[in-house]
Amino acid sequence: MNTFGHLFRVTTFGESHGPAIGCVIDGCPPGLGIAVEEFRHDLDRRATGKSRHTSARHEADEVEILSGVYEGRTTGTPIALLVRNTDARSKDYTKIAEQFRPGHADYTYWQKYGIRDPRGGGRSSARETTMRVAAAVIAKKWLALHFGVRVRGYLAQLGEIVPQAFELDAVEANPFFWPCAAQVPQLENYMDALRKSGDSVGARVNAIADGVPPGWGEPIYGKLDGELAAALMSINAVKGVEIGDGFAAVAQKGTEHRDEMSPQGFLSNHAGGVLGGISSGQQIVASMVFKPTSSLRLPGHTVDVEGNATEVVTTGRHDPCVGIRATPIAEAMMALVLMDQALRHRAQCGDVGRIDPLIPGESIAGEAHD
Ligand code: EPS
Repeated sequence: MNTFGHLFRVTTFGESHGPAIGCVIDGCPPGLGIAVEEFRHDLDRRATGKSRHTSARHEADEVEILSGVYEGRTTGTPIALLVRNTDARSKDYTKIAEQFRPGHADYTYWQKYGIRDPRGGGRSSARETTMRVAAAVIAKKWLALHFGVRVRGYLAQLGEIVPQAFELDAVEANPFFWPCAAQVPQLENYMDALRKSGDSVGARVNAIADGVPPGWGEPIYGKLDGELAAALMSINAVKGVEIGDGFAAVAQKGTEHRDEMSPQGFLSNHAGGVLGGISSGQQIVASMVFKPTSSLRLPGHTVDVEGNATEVVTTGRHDPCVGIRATPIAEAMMALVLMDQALRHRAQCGDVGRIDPLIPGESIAGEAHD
C-alpha cells in the first residue's frame, strides 16, 4: 500500500538508490498557485547533509512538476512530482546485501517479499519521506490560504535530553528544531559524542496545527486522531504516537483531564484538539517517537539470508538520530491528514448550518420549498 488519503490522495514511489523518487497527488483542488521554488524550503529542512549531525549524503532534491499544473496553477488533474537521486553510493551496501541489520526492516521485507533492494534500504529508507514533504507543501499552502491553518513541529526530546524552555521562535534557528536556544551547545556535544561512539539514539517529535476549525474528522473509522496516528506511524522508524496528553491520561483523574469550557473558549487542551474523533477548534497536538537508527558501525549478532549466524557492521553515511530531521516529516503527515479531512468535511457537511435539519423542505436561504 503506497497510497495515502481519501479525497486528497498521495501515492509515493521510488527507492533510495533508484534513479528517482516521486509522488502522484490526485484530488487536489484546482486553481492553487504552485511553483517549483515553493518546495525548496521544506525539502531543505528535511534533507541530509545540512549539519554534521545527520547523514553526509548530499542530494540536490530538485522537484520537477510533471503534470497537474498549468501556467503556475493546479488544474485538478493528477499532480506528478519527481526528484532524481543524485548522490547514492550503493557500494556501501554490498557487504550487508546478504545480511540483516538487527532492528532494521531488512529482515521483514525479505520475509514478506522474498526479494529486496538492499541499496540504501530501498523504500524502508528515510529517503522515502522526501515525497511526503513535497506533497505536503501543496497541502500546507491550501490549508493556510483557505483556513489560515498553520502546521509546525519541533524536537521534544533527544535521548534523555528534554527542552528546558519552550521558545517556538528558536526552533528554526538550529539544526535540531529544538525549542530552547540555550541548550543547543549541549545537544551538539551530545551528538558529537554519540557519533564518535558509533551508536544511535531515539527522539520525540511534536507536531501542532493552529487554526483548524471545529468539525474535521469522521467518526467512527475515519476519526481525525485515528488517521493522524496511522499517518504518523507510517513514517519509517516511528514506534509510538500520542494525541494530546496521550499515555499520561492513564494516571489522570477526570477532573484533571477534561477540558472545561467557558464562553471565551476551552480552559485547557488535554485532548489535543480532538474530541470524539472530530476537531474541537483548539490546537491539534500530536507527539511521536523515532527509534534509534539501526545502521551501526558497532558489530552486532545477526544471520545471513541462508540463516547462518554472522556478525554485521554497517559502514556508509548514516544518521545517528533520524529524529533530528524528522520535524518537517511529522508536519507533512499532519498537513496531509488535515487536507484530506478538510475536503471530506466540505463534501459531506459543507451545507451544515445553512440547512435546518429539523424542518423538511427548508432551503439553504431559509425559504420553504413547495
Ligand atoms: C538512510 C541512510 C542514508 C541517508 C538516507 C537514509 O542513505 P545512504 O546510505 O544512501 O547515504 O542518507 O537519507 C536520505 C538520503 C534522505 O534523503 O533522507 C537510511 O538508512 O534510512
